[in-house]
Amino acid sequence: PGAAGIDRAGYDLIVLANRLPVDRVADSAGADRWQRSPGGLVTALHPIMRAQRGAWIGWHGQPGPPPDPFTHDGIRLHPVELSEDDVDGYYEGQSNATIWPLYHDAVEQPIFDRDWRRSYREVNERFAAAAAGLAAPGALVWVHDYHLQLVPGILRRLRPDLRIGFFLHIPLPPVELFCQMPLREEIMRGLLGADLVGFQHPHGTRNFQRLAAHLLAAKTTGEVIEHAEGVTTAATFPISIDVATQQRLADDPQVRARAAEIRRELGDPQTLILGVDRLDYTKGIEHRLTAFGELLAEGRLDPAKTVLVQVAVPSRQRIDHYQALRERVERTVSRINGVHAGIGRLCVHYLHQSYDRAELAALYLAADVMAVTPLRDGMNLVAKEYVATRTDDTGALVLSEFAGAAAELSQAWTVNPHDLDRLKDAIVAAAHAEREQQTARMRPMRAHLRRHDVNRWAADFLNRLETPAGRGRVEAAA
Ligand code: ADQ
Repeated sequence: PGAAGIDRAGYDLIVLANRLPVDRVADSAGADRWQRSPGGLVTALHPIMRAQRGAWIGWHGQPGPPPDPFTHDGIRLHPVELSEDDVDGYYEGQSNATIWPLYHDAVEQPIFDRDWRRSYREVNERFAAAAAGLAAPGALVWVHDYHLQLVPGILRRLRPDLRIGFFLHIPLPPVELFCQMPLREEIMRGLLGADLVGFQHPHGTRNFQRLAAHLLAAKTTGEVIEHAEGVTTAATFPISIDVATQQRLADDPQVRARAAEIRRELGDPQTLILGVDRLDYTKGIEHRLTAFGELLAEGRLDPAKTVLVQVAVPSRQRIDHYQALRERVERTVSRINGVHAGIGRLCVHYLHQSYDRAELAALYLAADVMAVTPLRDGMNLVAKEYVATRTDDTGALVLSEFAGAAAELSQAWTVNPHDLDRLKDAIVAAAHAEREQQTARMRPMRAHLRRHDVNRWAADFLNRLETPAGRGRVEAAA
């Protein structure tokens, strides 16, 4: 395949994801260079990819001709070309305006569009062809997320010798919702092309088994699904974070000093409530703001002593749903401040910005209450980052029961964010919790995360992919 010798030999481990694990940044001299993207997936896979001389196939982030394959931090990177039309159809259309809302309980109306589906299929074929050309005989191929659901099936036909795994980072909705999707059988066949399909939450795994039965008359025994093309194992692998790095940040004197400084800059509030999300309609930011506004209006929280810091990372800004959400959030923030703030004293600090890991850790350390209130979320790593940062076992986590993380972080103040009164009660209870109460809840959650970090998640998935449970298919195909 490629020009470098390493490519001709083929790779024993290949990861496919919509994005490569690097971003293009300008250095101080103004020249472009690649920088490793932040994020757990990259951190978790990095050591394994290096040790097994793996390759990562993904988009480099710009429409048009891709750069040549290159090595970054010891990992071979193979950019996939996306044209302007692919970005519109495959990425912003089918992935982010059809699949994303549908898989998140259709909290926004999914848009169904034939041209987007065609584009999605073409780009999935492109990714699969790239993997087929680069994989060594019998290689492990790990495909990630909702952008690439057709890849396992296509790749299986091109290369029956491969061990193919797929992990879905977002929820898989129930049969009744999924069946709205015009591509439903094709997506299910695509996913069932994998030997192992992983989900964040047991609900996703169960929905997958039911869909396989409903749409393709497949039969499930335990974790193994038998279907027309072979067998596929479906199981739950809740993703996690790099706990050790998070703890190191939390114990860094500079980060701690910054946390104290943040509180001073906010006027030393009695209670600092924090929200950190991509600005996405699934994250329940509006529900959180409404609850906070009502608590101030009713005097259950004192506007002179309570501050809400809402960090909202800019996201998918070309999509209408996201522009509309931004307008609504900004209107609500300014309404709350208009009524309850004073001169030099805001009630809501709204930051539509991206931050580095150290500044985020300082915010987590500074916050008395972390409010994580998604309407639906595959996992929610912010909740786990907050818990891992609280190395002295203080702080209070308010957590939506509709985040995958709620299955593990059961000692949080768990809420249904649609139930505004209960949401308000939970915020107040968390804000007023005594230190012993905080510790009693935080300690077991932190202990859980120490045992279940992202390295374990990746190792569990890859070990499972290598075990013989789904071997039958490879042997049958040989
Ligand atoms: P996301 O929807 O992006 O991920 P989440 O899991 O919370 O949601 O991850 C967000 C990440 O971005 C966190 O690591 C967080 O620290 C970081 N971040 C947030 N605000 C930031 C800011 N202002 N600046 C810089 N970084 C910021 C999807 C799914 C989730 C699933 C993950 C992983 O929607 O459900 O948990 O993938 O599988």
